[in-house]
Amino acid sequence: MKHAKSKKYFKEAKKVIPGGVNSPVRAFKAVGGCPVFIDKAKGAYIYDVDGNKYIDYVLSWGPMILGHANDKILKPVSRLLKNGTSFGAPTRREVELAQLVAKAYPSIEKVRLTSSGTEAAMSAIRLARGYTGRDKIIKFEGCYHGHYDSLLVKAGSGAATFGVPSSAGVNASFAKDTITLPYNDLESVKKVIRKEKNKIACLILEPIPANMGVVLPERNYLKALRKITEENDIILIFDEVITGFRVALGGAQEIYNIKPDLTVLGKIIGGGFPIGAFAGKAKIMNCLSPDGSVYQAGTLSGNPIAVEAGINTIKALRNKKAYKQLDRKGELFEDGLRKISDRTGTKIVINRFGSLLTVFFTTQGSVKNYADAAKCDAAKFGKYFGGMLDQGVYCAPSQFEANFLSVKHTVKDIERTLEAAEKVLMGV
Ligand code: KE4
Repeated sequence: MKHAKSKKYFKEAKKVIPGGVNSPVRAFKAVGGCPVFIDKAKGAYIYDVDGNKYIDYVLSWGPMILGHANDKILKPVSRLLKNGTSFGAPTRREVELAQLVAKAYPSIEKVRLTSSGTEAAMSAIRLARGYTGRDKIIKFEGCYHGHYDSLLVKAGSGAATFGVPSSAGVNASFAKDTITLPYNDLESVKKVIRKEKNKIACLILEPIPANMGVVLPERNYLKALRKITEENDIILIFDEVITGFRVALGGAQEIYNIKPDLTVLGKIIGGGFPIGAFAGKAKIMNCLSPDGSVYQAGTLSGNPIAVEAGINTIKALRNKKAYKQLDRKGELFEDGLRKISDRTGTKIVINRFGSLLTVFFTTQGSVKNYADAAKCDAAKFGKYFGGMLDQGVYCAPSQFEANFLSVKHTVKDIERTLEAAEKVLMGV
């Protein structure tokens, strides 16, 4: 494949945009080489500026579950554009989107819209702190909730007692109130709560993490977290920015039949436009300004265009067949990769939940937390990614990310992807 124009644009981009990208993972640093610049997309396919076509498994990191440029979104959005794009005032459709979300999530009574998942997660933490009057938060290694200072924190040298910044610019006084624990390790949570009990405002996690690659919760882990947080008046926050409307209409909380106190959403509920949401019990949400004392705001929060795209995306997903189809395609992909791994003798671990899947290049038999994921062979992953790209398959450009399927990926697309994987894995 030729990438002359992408190379040219990337060179230009780096002169005027930090790292040449507006979000770090897009720079291909984890896999090497030059990022491809995308020209257009339709259905399951993206086309780069050099005219190369790819089967897309990034789908804008999850939002494009209906495939790119789906008329079910484009038509209503195009009609709406001529009525204006942003008013900074309430609109009817924002209420409809909030009602659709609350209907799909029994744990949700009220919704506040934002313009990104980061804003939503950040606001949920502030709300939990304001509601409980407590300062500390628990998060998990490998779970990502956006780039809010309190959440860019890794386990401190005191491990479970205080956090240290995982990014420059996050000051230590900020990080100290964040306790970072290993995912899938209930004992570590019990120990910290015993020690810090009345100081912990909330526990936030991705119920099915996808930011260390996909990792599955161990049996009863989520139920146990719900129990221990309830017993200690700790706000349980499910960050379902990826899993919301992805693994089921009602997200992971529908699958595991758990009611968190707050839920963070994003991606799919904007149908490809900038959006985020935090939502939950009315008694907590009512603490938000203007009625409550916890301030939160946003110029484009509830933007009519993003809301229109979100409403039409959710309505299209209310057809139960959609998730059955997505899961079947995910299974086809996973089974095919397992067979190839056996045939080529390439040691990989595949973690999948529905249409979310990660191929880990590791010789250990499983990946159950960040420490496992961090042991993967990054060089092998980079070779796999580059080989698949050359074969016209656009995978997530990092071992620590998920691949996504859309309703527009056909069985033929998956067969083509598996043919490419067979060729590439031979050489990895
Ligand atoms: P945004 O601020 O990027 O809209 O959402 C932050 C966020 C919050 N919670 C979860 C579970 C998330 O996965 C994200 C963002 N996801 C990444 C991909 N893993 C976005 C891609 C990027 O950063 O460019």
